[in-house]
Amino acid sequence: MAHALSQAQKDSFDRDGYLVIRDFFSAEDAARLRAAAAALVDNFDLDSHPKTKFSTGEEQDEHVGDKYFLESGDKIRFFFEEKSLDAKGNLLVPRTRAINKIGHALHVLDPVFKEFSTRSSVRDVVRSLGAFEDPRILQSMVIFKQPEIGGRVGPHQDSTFLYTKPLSAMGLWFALEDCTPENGCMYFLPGSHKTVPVSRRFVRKPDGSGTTFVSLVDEDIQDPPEEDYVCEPTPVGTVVLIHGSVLHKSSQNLSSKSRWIYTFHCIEGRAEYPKDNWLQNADGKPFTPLLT
Ligand SMILES: O=C(O)CCC(=O)C(=O)O
Repeated sequence: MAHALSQAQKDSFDRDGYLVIRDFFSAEDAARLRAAAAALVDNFDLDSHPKTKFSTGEEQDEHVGDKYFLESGDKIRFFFEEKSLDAKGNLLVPRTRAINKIGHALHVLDPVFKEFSTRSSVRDVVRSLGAFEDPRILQSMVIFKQPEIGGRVGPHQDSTFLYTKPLSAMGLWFALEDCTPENGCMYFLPGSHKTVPVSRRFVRKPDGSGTTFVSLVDEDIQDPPEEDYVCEPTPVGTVVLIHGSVLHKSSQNLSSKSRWIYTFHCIEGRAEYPKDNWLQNADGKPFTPLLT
């Protein structure tokens, strides 16, 4: 396993809840993925698009209940930046500068992202971590963090959105460009996967009218201070492994540089995947095996 994690890396992931690995993929790989993402943005049909904004963090009500979002689990769909549209849904910037993210089945439907997500280096890392028996990729996204208008992603734990019993979600987050404090790099609260329980989950409402959060605990959990988060600038070619329970966030991009990343999340295939989780494959199709 050429890219197997060392014991020190595994210990670091266990301690912090995330692991930054630089020079994991080449600048050419990053350029290929950026070109594939750009082609998708250039070619989707804007006229038939419902102009769904992807609300980044605090104002999640904006997109809940949105059919376009809820049916995106096994499709490639396009979500706009808050500030890219006027109240009538007209674009205020060119389409290449308007998309917040694409999701959620790039790893299935786009050949470039499919190859990258299941290549041997990725498999080596996941296999050597030893946390999964049957890891399944359940969603993938490109997040663009557009220059000047790229929205912040508020503090969250991925298992809130990708809930399994027992918890098993893990993100692999790939820097397709240099990510810096100026253009909206990631911040983590080290060790929070062990100290801050996942206290809610994001579900479809039983009446089909949209989504909501349901509490998993009896008492409110105090949000840890944001000053305690550690800023993690990541050069192009970096992968970050993100434990599903670790608190993380990213800042706004007010700079003139974009910050494109690709990410996908795995869950344990043997864990229970609740039927009311927001993300579902149509017809209950199984999620993509990562190792076979
Ligand atoms: O890339 C970002 O800005 C946020 C990504 C993130 O939080 C996630 O994938 O869980």
